[in-house]
Amino acid sequence: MIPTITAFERSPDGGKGLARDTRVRWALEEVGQPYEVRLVSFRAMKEPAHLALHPFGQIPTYEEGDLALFETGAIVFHIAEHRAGLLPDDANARARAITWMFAALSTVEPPILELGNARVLEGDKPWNKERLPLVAERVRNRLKQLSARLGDADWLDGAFSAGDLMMASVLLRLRMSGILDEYPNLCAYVARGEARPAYKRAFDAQHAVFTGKPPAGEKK
Ligand code: GTB
Repeated sequence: MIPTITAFERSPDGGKGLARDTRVRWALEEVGQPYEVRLVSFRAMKEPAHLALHPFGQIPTYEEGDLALFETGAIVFHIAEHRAGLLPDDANARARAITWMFAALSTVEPPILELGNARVLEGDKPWNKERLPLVAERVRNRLKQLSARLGDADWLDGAFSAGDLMMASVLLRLRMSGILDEYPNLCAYVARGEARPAYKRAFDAQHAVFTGKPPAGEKK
């Protein structure tokens, strides 16, 4: 059964791969699973048909037969559980890879999102000048810890896994802030993720929504 995901009809990032459908596309590409995409407008996301799939009216969603999922963590985990290529066979290594997925989403991503909100949504608030450096410092604390753990390894725990896919996706969101550049091993880690053929295919597919040109090799 070919799964269908949803993505922005018009992403505010103009196809830079920052919207969260990219990580789901990347996971599907890593395991070699073809997929279809239904593009949704901001208005359609808040209408009953989409809310039945996603209670918070967001993208991405994932439909496969009778199954409908939301939340990128759950979607990528489902893909990784049911197809080979994103989680190790060894039970302990698998549990550690899953731990890194949770770490990406619940420990590293929140301060990064908070920084984005402080920059974009709260930029005009009178208290923003004081708050912004505090929020940026929280991000730096996490990156310092992550950088120390990664050291000079290629990936967080042995071979590339769903944990790395999620962590690199979360860190990518930070690149434009310049903060990632302060941690050369994390920059190289993200670049290794982006260099994976599966990531490139995922990026090209989401970018094609904006250019109108199908990615190389894909018929439209
Ligand atoms: N926790 C959920 C998950 O991981 O799936 C979060 C899903 C989510 O935030 N979805 C966003 C959304 O649908 C799109 S990805 N927002 C619309 C809404 O809430 O009404 C977040 C996002 C949006 C835009 C950019 N950008 O332009 O750079 C980057 C990331």
